[in-house]
Amino acid sequence: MTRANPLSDYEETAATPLSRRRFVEGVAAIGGIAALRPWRGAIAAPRQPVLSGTEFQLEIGPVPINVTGRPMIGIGINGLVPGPILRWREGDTVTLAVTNRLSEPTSIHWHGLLLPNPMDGVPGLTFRGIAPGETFVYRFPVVQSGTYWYHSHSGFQEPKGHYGAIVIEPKGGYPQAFDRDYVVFLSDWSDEEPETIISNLKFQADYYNFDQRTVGTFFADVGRDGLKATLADRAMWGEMRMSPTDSLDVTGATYTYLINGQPPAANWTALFHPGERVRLRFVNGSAMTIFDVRIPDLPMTIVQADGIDVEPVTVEQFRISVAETYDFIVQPRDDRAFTIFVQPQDRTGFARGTLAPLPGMTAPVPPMDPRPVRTMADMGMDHGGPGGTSSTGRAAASGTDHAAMGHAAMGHGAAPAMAGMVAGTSGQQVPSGVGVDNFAMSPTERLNSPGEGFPPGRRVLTYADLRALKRGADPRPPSREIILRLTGNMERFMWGFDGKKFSEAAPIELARNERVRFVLINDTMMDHPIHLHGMFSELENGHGEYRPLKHTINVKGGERLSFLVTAEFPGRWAFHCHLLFHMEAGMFREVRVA
Ligand SMILES: [Cu+2]
Repeated sequence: MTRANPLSDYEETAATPLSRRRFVEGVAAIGGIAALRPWRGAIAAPRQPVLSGTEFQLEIGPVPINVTGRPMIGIGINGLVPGPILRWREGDTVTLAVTNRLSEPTSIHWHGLLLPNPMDGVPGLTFRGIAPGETFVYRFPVVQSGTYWYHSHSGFQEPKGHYGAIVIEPKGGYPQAFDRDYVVFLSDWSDEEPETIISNLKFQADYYNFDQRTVGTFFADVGRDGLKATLADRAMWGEMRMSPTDSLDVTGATYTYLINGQPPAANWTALFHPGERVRLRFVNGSAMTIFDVRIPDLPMTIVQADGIDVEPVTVEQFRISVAETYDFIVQPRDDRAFTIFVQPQDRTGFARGTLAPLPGMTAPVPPMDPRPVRTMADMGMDHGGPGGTSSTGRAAASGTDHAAMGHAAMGHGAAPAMAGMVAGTSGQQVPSGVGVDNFAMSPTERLNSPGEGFPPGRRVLTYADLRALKRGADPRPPSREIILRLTGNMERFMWGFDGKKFSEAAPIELARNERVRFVLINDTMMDHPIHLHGMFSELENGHGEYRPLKHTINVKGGERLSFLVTAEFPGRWAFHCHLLFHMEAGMFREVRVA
């Protein structure tokens, strides 16, 4: 069918019931946005909407968006979802006048950038926010280079489309040559309001897991799509039975996964001439989704992590946690298309794009990888003994194995509301209270593991692979250690540090220029991407002074890891889990540098 006017999709699809396939794969074109992205003849500069220079005007406002066939209103920047790519040059000073056309306050946070505290864009911490109708002028020097991103730090605006990429050209040129580059911006879209999603999670933590929902929707889909289509869908979705221990709180039950704002059916495509070196700038701008990315038949060489150049390492697949950015160079030599295949960690859907020599070319969509199965080691409960007990963590946490499980002493049911620390069975101090339903008995560093859910034999990027090209700027050893436990009560959808929500906790105080080590111990069964604003987190991953500088560090379930920080810039900095609903539920601290 020809669709001359993308807006006609609205009329056509509004009355159509939403099939599961339509929902997972989305619709072929997003009204209003697709129109901005036509191919015009031969390969030219990237067709992605880019703003470059030093002066910018950005308008944040409502924008029509249609991912699944239902016309919705999202939040766009200059009418776009994602917002325009901002291309800056290291060493410039940029001025961004941001006007709020919404009916509620908004903000832009420049994720991963080192800048003066009042420019960081966190309402209530670094500024008042931007009131409806108001224009706020951000102005700051650009002191770094690399791939970053920007997003709202107000309410639940980010998952509605309030995000975009930042590309900063390095002053001294790139260490690795490439012929063209593309931003590959990953996100998760739901037709449900974020407020509805979090209230569903608070009502029932496994609301978006499938075990209760599969049978009913199966027959509903058969009725709509016929048995064959439904079975094909089900095969694609893979193993459907999910337990409360699943890796993600919010799943493909409500999310359609996007590449550069496009659902799988729209198949966002990047062009190349065979033999060219193509730099792909991956940004995970999701609210709640950790992704695994691969391009079958095309090795990917990492050159940058969180905006910082790293020693090139060639892999077949990588996991990108929420808010991380990774740059890879690929060199497709054959005159054929390649699928950019992006699976959420829990395998409940996919995002899909294509690298191709010509528009319209496609490659097969590969089968899903196995769904991650949690092991005792994942839960920080591996005592190193033989047998390798494999168990889902929730089973352990709900009391089947008291010796190993580390069930929080006072953490269940009508436990006292005050969080505190109690001695665990092994004598360690562990958090307790209503905000804690589990703790890691023997948390281990697993930086050389990519996590669960990958077939054996596949070369998957790990944190241990990340080695900075440049030596760290501050050679001082840390003067002290700050140990924080990442805690949660899954039943109540409460998340925090040391069993406390943001509202119950005092700020973490750092002296200006102090060098400290943060130790994070993940007492929960899920991964948490921990983001510290305003300063680099230097991951201690065995590379000595060549520690990678990260802005977001993913801490796997049951894992212990550490990073170093130099508190260079004074101010009130946010420190939080970047899973939006975990942050909202309390996994947030202020780090005060004075
Ligand atoms: Cu989290």
